[in-house]
Amino acid sequence: RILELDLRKALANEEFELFYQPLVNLKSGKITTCEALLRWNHPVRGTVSPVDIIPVAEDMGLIVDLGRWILRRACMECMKWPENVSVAVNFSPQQFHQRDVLSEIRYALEVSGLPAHRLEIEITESSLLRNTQLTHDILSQLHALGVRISLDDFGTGYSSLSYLHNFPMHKVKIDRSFLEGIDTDRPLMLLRGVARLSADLGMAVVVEGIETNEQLELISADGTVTEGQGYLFSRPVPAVRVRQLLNASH
Ligand code: G
Ligand code: G
Ligand code: NA
Ligand code: MN
Repeated sequence: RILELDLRKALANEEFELFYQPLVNLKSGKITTCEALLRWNHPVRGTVSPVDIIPVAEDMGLIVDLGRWILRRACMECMKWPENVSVAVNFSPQQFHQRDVLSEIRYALEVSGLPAHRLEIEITESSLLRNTQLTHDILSQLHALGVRISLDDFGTGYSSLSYLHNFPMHKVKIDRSFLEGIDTDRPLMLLRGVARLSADLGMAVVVEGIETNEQLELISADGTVTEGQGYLFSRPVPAVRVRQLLNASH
């Protein structure tokens, strides 16, 4: 396929770019973390979504090289930010379960000089499905290294609440689908329940996909949700722009 041929050349041709989307502390209004989001500036097709890139890169066996590039680039970028701002990097299940995942992460920290506690690895529930003991081991070693783990898109997929207490996790990102109908009783109670549970288990709680002030007010009301992310605060933006945002907010 054309896409595969192009993808092989894309790394060498420096056609990939990382955009960043802030996570904002709801009390202080300050940016706590910026999530790296992959973009491919294809010479003919224009911008290609990570949804189309990652699975193809996985099929081709290119995901290790691409993942290494993403991780290093994100860590290096974070070094340009204020010290209290972290970077979040998405890992697909295949990336998370690759053999040398720990060495990859250690290496990215080493070459960039980024302290481990400023790196957040975002995994989804599907990464927790397989090889339970192995998954446990990886998470424990990441903990020992000092890297943070976020459970992304929580509430989609398999949504087993047992994930929250079976696996050590620093942060839960409640999926934006929980905002649907949030101006009515039951969806709001559901979101608050999940947030409360996560907070009681000692995790930071993020709500994703916040687009309106009304949503922000409802989410902020009981003080359980620690951070928000969504178009209301900022869309994913290029690295240069995120530095401007950080200068303005810090
Ligand atoms: O940024 P956007 O909304 O297009 O992202 C779409 C999806 O692609 C999201 O689920 C996001 O987590 C995923 N994604 C974005 N960047 C990366 C990346 O660098 N690695 C992986 N594995 N997934 C990514
Ligand atoms: O799966 P993950 O949570 O990593 O996906 C992140 C994706 O969600 C990004 O591609 C980003 O473009 C998208 N996104 C971020 N904020 C919003 C929002 O407020 N509304 C909508 N519809 N999408 C968002
Ligand atoms: Na994510
Ligand atoms: Mn998400």
